[in-house]
Amino acid sequence: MSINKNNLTTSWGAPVGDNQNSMTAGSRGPTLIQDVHLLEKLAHFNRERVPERVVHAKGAGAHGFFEVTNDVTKYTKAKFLSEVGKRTPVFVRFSTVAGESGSADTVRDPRGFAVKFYTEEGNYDLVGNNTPVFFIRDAIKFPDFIHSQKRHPQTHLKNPTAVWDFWSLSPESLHQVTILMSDRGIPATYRHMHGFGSHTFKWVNAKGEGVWIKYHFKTEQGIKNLTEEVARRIAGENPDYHTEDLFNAIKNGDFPSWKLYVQIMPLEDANTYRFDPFDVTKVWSQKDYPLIEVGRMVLNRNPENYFAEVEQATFSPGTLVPGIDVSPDKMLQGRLFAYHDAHRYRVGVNHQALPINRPRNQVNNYQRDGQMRFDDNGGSSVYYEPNSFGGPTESPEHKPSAYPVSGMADSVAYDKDDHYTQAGDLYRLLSEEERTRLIQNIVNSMKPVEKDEIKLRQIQHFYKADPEYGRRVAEGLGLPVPE
Ligand code: HDE
Repeated sequence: MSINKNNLTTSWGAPVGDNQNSMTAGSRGPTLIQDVHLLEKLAHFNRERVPERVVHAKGAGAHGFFEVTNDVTKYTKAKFLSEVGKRTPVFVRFSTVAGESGSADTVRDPRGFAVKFYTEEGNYDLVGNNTPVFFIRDAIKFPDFIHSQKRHPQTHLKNPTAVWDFWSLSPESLHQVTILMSDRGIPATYRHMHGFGSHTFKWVNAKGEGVWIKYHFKTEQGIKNLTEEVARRIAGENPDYHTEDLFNAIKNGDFPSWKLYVQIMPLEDANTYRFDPFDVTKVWSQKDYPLIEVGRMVLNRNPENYFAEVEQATFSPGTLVPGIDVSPDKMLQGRLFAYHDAHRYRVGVNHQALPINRPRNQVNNYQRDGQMRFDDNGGSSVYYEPNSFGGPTESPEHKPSAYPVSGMADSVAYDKDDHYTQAGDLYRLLSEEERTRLIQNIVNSMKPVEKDEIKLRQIQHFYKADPEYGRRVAEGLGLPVPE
């Protein structure tokens, strides 16, 4: 029999005789263990779920392209940025942070904004959020921070007391908390929000000269947000509202797009700038370092299969190409370990060989074997280096750029601790209506907190950012503004 696409087969390709009835002794059974088709179906079904992402579990993805619109070659030698008009395929995944993979899209939460550029020099991953800063600035705090955002170990319920206890004891979070509690905390869709690399990275040009940079993706759909009330209603009516919106927009040819800009900081400014440029809870003033256009990203193709493309997509800030290096930002440094470690656990050690993650260019290295090694595993080619058999060798000209380091090997805090100026500046930038909604959102969120001590501690932080900010939250909670 020649098998064709109309023939139902087992996973080993043999035709299936009966997919309606288990094999049994007579019509009433018992079921026969020799029904290997039944056994395989049930066993595979038990193993269909891979572990969800420990954060950013709920998400949606799409394919598209990035096109260079400005000459930035004086700053970076990255080939995909080497000439105006050059196009590079991309895959993007948007996500919420704290919710599980079945949770609602329209929650108050930062949004993941992860871009995989399939460049001719390997993949480049820009794994950011829809916010230019983050709650914390040292990777060592991340597991605790996420614990405080997730479910209580006894009740399995979200726990505002933990959320505000952690934030009130981590004043560096104030800037991002203000953004989260503002209108931008609930984007109307994934299409109507900006994206940011958040961290400082380094661009290096063909002469080996470097600059510090920060990435900004500006939505061309305009910023649109949901109020708390509307978001709550939608969360109940259609928990997959953002997922559905993105899919339908692309299906209907309404392709979302973003303009990419960078801020450029000369290397030497890092030592004198009034904020630590490697502190991801802080932004760089655009007056000091204006936005420079780089290109445009358009998403124009939906995934064919959600699991294969969105669930199995693996991003890492450590997936870098020549011309783009990391900075000493302690959060970024921690992420360089965490992402591929998470992927090895969640998807498998050969996750980068999966179609959605595989680079477009040839992969030549001496990594062999490991589970699910479904490519040729290097065939009979030489499998160690150095060797006398013409195997692939390193390209010294593409070593990451060297930079001076100093100081004692020690557990050291940042030496700049102004967590109030930028949060206060943001508060003072808001209109009266935006401030009123911000205060109401904070009061609604803090009301269930069990201990006044936590509320009073947090009010002090709001007050230090701006006295009106602190006073209005205190009034909303019926508490005094602490001395
Ligand atoms: Fe993540 N983060 N993160 N994160 N993150 C993950 O990777 C982590 C941070 C971000 O659509 C995980 O596959 C650490 C900042 C996005 O697949 C994990 C720290 C920013 C996504 C992980 C941070 C992000 C993730 C979860 C503190 C914005 C989804 C499972 C040092 C600049 C990517 C996984 C996608 C996913 C670790 C903080 C963005 C565990 C340790 C800051 C968009 O590897």
